[in-house]
Amino acid sequence: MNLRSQMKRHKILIVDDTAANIEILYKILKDNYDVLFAKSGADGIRMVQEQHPDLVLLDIMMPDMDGYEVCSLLKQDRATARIPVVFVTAMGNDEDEARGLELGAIDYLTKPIRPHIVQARVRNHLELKHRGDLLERLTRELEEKNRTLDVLARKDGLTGVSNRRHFDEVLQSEVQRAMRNSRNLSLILCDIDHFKRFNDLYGHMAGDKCLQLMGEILRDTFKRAGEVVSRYGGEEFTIILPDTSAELAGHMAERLRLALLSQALPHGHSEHHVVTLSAGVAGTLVERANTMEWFLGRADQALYRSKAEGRNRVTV
Ligand code: GH3
Ligand code: MG
Ligand code: MG
Ligand code: MG
Repeated sequence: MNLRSQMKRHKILIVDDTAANIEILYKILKDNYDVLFAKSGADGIRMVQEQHPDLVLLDIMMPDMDGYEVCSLLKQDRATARIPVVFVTAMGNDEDEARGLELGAIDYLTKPIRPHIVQARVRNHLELKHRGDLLERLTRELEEKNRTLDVLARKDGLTGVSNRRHFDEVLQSEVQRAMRNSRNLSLILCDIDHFKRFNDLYGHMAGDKCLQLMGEILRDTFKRAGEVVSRYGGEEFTIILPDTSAELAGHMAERLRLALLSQALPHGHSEHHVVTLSAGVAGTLVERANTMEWFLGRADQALYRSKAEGRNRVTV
């Protein structure tokens, strides 16, 4: 068995109302291809839909539905549009040929049929189709990979929440959007308490696990569309809350604090004996004066107060 016969054979559909024409083409192609045939335009369309041939050889003059109509129907249907159509016809004038090509046919062969020319053209068209398919598949794969890379480029590797770069972009655009529409906007900045001591006591790996847990709690707590949780740095996280007042953001921060507290992760070197967090909230009806820096500065001040007043608390 040679290599050619081991390879999957291409399927070619002949559509012609004259049996003698089908027979001639069949003889020319049968050794190298799986040849199917249909004796009317309507049958041809049905066979294309059912059999998905790699190429169609199409007669023009047929009763009921002529070859032009068959071709344009195939080209209109997304499922069949990419199958190459080659007209094989006795209609040899330029207008007929131009019309066929304008309808989307890849080639136009006139009778009498010249076997070697048919073979060579069919081979070329199948090769081009193969390359086109390959290119399309590679393009699709590349687009998919790019989408994945885009998502990864916005994420923090350890915790799965957004990274600092994405946070900067989102906060910038949310501040502008809130300003344009006079909407509320709030920002929570939170920081794990005595995290250095936690690392020192339990090791860096345990510290990483703690950060991952924090990521999970954050994702569980802030699920509303538009809310963006990010890792701002080491053990600091931010939450952007569009259309949210400072008061409501304060409640959300409190819910987050309690969610971590209820995990009761032991922390031998904390006055609270478990891992806790402190948070600062900045929120306002955004006016012209409010910038990204204002939000960050304000949240940072509030966080500082939470730390100064004993940690494990929220300051608005
Ligand atoms: P405070 O309560 O005032 O926030 O004290 P703190 O110890 O949490 O704050 P500090 O900023 O002094 O220490 C932060 C620690 O976070 C130090 C650093 O080693 C640790 N850290 C930062 N990034 C990571 C990380 O990716 N993994 C682990 N395990 N530790 C980290
Ligand atoms: Mg005919
Ligand atoms: Mg810190
Ligand atoms: Mg800390």
